Amino acid sequence: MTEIIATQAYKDQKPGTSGLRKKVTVFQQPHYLANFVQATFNVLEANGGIPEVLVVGGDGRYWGKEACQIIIKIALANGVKRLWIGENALLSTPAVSAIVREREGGFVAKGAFILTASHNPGGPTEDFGIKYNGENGGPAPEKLTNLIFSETLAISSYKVAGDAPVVDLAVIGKTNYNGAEIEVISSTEDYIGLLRKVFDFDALRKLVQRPDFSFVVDAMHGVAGPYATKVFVDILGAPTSSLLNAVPKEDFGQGHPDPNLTYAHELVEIMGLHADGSISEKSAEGIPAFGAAFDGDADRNMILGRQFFVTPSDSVALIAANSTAIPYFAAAGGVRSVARSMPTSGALDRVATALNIKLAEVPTGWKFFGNLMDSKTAFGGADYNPLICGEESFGTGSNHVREKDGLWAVLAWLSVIAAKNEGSATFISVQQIVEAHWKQFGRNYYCRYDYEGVTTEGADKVLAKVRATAADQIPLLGGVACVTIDDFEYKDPVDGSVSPNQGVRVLFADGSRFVLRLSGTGSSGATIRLYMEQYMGPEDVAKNIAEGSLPATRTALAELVTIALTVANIEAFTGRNAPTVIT
Ligand code: G16
Repeated sequence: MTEIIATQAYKDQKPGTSGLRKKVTVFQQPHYLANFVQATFNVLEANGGIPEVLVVGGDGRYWGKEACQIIIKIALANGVKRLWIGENALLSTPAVSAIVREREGGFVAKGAFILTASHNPGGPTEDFGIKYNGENGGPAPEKLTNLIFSETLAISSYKVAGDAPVVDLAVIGKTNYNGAEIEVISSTEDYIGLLRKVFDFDALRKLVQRPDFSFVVDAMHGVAGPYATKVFVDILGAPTSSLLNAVPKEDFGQGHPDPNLTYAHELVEIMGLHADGSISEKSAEGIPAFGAAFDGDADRNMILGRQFFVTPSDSVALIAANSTAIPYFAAAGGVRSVARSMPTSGALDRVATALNIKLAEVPTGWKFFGNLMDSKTAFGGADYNPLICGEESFGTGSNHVREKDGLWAVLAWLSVIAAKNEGSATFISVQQIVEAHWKQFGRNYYCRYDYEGVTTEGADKVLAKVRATAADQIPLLGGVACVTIDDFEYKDPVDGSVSPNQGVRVLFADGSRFVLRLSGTGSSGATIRLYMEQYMGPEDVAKNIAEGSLPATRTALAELVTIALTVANIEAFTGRNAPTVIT
């Protein structure tokens, strides 16, 4: 029976870069989650209709199961006919996308709620999150999330199927309610079925079982664990010792499930590195050849070689340059187009130019790639698929789903390593593969400074200061002048929507740059991100490698860092004299 519950609007339900993320305690306020879910249904009803089949699942963080039960009752009251819920309410973000796009059996999902705050910590005093994905399996576009936000400001009641049963989320199976069906499904089956179509698992098995190859992946107690166990141990035959933190925990083992050099410290140490990317004192002997980490909802990834960090920007460029190692792309004659977010380095641009393939630059946020992936006409009528995309924020993926995909990235890397080592008696390492790439395309030195938890006021002042600076006031960088300072604005070529103020760019004549933007994924205060990039051509890279003098990132970017910090004056506006995280 449908009950109408009176409620009061909350003013703070504006989704950020990817969904609504707040402290658990905020979500636990009376009707808070229900308001957001009902507002979403109201908007969907007025814009194409309530989805008949809906997927629900999340990254296993604290309060996920409770939220799942609330959503089930509201969905049923709003007319959803079939709910597919991940076992134990667990579904990785890319797995949700795969289920929406691929799950068979006479029904097709038209949307999904994903219960995640991604890489943010979990637990009773930490973060929770929810986002809606549409029928393409990707995050709702800004047009829709803006409508949802407006609706949350006006909402006065929501519907609930008060007599619907509480579903046992631990048991795969179906429950009926008034002609509707709630089905608890395998969290891994559909998604891994899709990965089997994308990759050559036989070739990967051969690599994994080479005596001179070893690897370790860190699921950081997020939802990647069950998927990694199935793929690496059950299917590829790797030992269980190659998995770290593979059991999902509601508080991520009290860690911060963000796969970067600072927060993935356990893996970073195993791989012989320090948090700043420099090599640790640990003997190289016994260090695995390959390492990777995932975030809470398994859409982000970090790639490491033995004593070697691969920047996310280099990672996507290298996958794109070697896409024929992956059957999904090989079948299409190689990747035909690539895309990156604006702050991501130009390493991908070098590959696109050399391979004569199209490149798109979009604002930060995976949702912007989705439109390109779905379009057959974007950018002058070219068929845009298949498409490889990447972001500096440890996101990599392709149009096999409409989310970034951590496991995909790791399997893509293993495919490249397998192809490079095919028939090679001695093992060709991650470092050798990356250095060969730089010798061919040049190296985009790259680094990001994060200042987390600063005041919004201070952060705004930093950006305003840089925006108000004239190009000729910026010091020369190695004798090269700054030519432009602007705000990145994006016009979506598919739906024509305009996204202004997507980051302040300070551009030098040789393509070097620094960029500032505010994070859109935090749950309180503000986070300033400062991105810095400088290019070294292939000849210089080759010469430096031959002489054993290729500068480390810190050294190569030292002058640019000084200029950026002087111009932005972050310390004066925020009181911070150092970033919280460097990647
Ligand atoms: C989300 C989006 C990403 C985006 C990232 C940026 O990632 O899905 O596409 O790059 O936010 O975060 P920020 O605005 O903090 O720089 P996730 O993994 O948090 O869902």
